[in-house]
Amino acid sequence: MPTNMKPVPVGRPTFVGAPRCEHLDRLEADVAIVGVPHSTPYDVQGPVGLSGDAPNAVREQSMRLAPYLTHYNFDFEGDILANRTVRIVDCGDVAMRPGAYQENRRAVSSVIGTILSQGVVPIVLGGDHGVSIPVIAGFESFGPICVVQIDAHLDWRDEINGAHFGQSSPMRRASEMDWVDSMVQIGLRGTGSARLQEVDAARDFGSILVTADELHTAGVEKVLSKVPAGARYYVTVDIDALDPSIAPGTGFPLFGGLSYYEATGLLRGIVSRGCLVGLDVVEIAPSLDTGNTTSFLAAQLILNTLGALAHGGQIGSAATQEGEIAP
Ligand SMILES: [Mn+2]
Repeated sequence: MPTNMKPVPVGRPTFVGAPRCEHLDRLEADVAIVGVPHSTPYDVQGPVGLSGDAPNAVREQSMRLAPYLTHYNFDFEGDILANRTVRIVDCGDVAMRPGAYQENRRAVSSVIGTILSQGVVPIVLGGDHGVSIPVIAGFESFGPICVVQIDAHLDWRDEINGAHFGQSSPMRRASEMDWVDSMVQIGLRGTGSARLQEVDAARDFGSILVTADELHTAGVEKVLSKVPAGARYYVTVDIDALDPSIAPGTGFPLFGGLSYYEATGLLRGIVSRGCLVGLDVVEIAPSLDTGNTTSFLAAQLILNTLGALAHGGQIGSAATQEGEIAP
């Protein structure tokens, strides 16, 4: 295990019980789970983030799904991984040093680059939304990408308190990366960090903005038709995109959010529209959660995305034995 990774602790589960990754540079996998518990806060003197425990909370909740991977899933008309041998490994969390924000961001980007260089799809467990900045930066040699953000908020703040890498800035920072050539933001509603100037900046960049209201009214298929076709998609899911009735455990809940089927439909539709090259799920706050619903939802959305990839033949190989799930 390289020094920049912190393995899943003994006694705590990996994502769906997947094998622990021993060597980040020899993954031999289709997808790699990576926890990134912390980002760069706007206020370094402020309280610690709400999402630091989320990677392990999502891993634990994923174990409720693990026994049923080979059972019939009515949404997929077959087992979730399409009876394919899908190699999932859990790399643990990116190790971080307190206060060393720039160094920590570099470590995250380097880990993502190492995963991508092996043709493996990184699945990132945040962390708050600032986590997406160094993750997308890790695609520098692996572009171009279309960033699809599913989120209640715009996240286009240039800075807050003079800090540029916090949870309200990921889409602004992504827009500045040469390898990000398009952007779609779905689920926008209510008020948040954005003022008119941030909305104008997003539109000037060419970001395609889709409100939650538009999604509810027009439907998933109509919204998907706005996503550039045939692209290499990096999808970032802020769990606050979903309605607080099913995702209460988040720092900035807003009513009127996406339903489970809307979010799943978007993820499946994006996978079938092009090539999914990476995914993160961020902003889960276990201390605010109710019965671990939000972490469980995050685990299910990730598994559904893996299911879409497997059913589309984009990950895994035809199983040699019925129902085999390979390490
Ligand atoms: Mn966000």
